[in-house]
Amino acid sequence: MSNLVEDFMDHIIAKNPGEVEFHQAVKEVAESLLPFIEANPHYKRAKILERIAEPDRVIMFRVAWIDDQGEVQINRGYRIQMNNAIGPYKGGLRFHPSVNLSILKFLAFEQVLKNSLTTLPMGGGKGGSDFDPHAKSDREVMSFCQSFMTELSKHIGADTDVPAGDIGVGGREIGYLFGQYKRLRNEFTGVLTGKSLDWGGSLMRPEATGYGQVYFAEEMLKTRGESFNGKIVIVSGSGNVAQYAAEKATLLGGKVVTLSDSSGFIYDPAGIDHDKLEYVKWLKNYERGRIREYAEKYKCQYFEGKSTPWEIPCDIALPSATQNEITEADAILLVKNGCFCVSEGANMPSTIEAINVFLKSKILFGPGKAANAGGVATSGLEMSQNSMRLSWTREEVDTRLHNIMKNIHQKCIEHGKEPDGFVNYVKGANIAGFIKVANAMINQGIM
Ligand code: NDP
Ligand code: 2IT
Repeated sequence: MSNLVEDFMDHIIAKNPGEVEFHQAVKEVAESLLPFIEANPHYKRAKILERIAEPDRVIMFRVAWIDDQGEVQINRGYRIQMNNAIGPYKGGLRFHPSVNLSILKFLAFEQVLKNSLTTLPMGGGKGGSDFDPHAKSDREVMSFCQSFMTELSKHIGADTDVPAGDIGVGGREIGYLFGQYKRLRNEFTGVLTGKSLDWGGSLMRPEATGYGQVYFAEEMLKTRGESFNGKIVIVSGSGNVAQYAAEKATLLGGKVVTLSDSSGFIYDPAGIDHDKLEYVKWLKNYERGRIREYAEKYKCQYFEGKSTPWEIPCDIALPSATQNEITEADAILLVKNGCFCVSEGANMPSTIEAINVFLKSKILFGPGKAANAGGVATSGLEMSQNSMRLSWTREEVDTRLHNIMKNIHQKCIEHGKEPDGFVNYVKGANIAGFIKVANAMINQGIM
């Protein structure tokens, strides 16, 4: 690590003790940005990176609710409003027992640069709770969401901060959250995205992150004269992002052979085709079952206790579950087994050591803040449709999404191409995302 990065990180670590995921996200960005900032001293003088790494504000609150046994439950709620230099705070809500300040600050920090990359006017934020929606009844989820929104509603708004889904927050949760906001404020506005199509949602928002992740991979593959056609693809996760990454990869001619959840992964060498994927959607989105049931139904291998499929040989890997799911050893194994393209649907799924393996091997590596930006980009399109009080067709939204992903890819090349022709997409995404936010902050004065 260079002295520049070391000095910067000493300050971040001292100010944010114990927040290891936040340190990791900032360090990854600092490694590519600090040399760029040295070469552009107006950013250094204005201490832009130091200011981006300090949230505008952190809101933390108690969420009390009553479970089906009549017992009072207490969770903790958060909203990190990280940076609004280029638009209202925007970013998802995560409901998962692992949620803490460090995880949400890393996600909010990533979101600032990601949202800038989309070209749409959105600042960065993230929120959530340590509430675990697994094995809860719909009534319990509703009770929790109503209590959570009762406090959150004081801090958000269509022109202030627009939350959406993330892990554990899908259509059901967004519905309950929206209902409570509307009841408290007596206004029907685009305060959340990921809404149902019947009441203000955008076509293609459910598909957008996974489709965008595959569009980004497709662009990377084109730079080497390659495509998805005939390739073996492994996917981790089986939630929103994984389902639609698998769907689009299959539509483009790839053969998707794995999916996972936190209990294990399935390996189906015959390929997870359209009908099997429809079953997965039903199993995960309505039955709220486990991926093990896929293996029982389709008689394929299930690896109990292994939540990541990286040992399965593949051409393309689409990590789509959670942070730090690809370790250095996983990365070495992936490359050794012939994987030459990784497109991150999850946020920060690769550790810094894993990223270094991919970069050293010069494989195609699309970091989350570029490759998974299609989700929030389509949230931005949902906001535009809400403001105009109209809705675009599926084709129109898909075309815009596709163009945004191509554009992000192009910007990564512009800022990430190295003298030998290799594209460092990590560096490209960090610099391209940073410039717009940095210029806006300079224009708007010291704050
Ligand atoms: P979902 O809740 O729909 O699905 C999450 C999936 O990942 C589930 O299969 C879940 O398994 C698995 N998973 C979650 N946590 C862990 C863990 N700690 N270990 C192993 N498996 C885990 O979430 P999404 O699909 O929306 O999100 C997946 C990733 O994509 C996240 O990193 C999210 O931040 C990122 N992302 C999401 C966007 C969106 O629009 N939804 C946009 C951009 C990025 P189980 O059910 O067993 O917990
Ligand atoms: O990480 C992400 O970009 C998301 N969870 C989506 C955020 C959004 O506002 O749509």
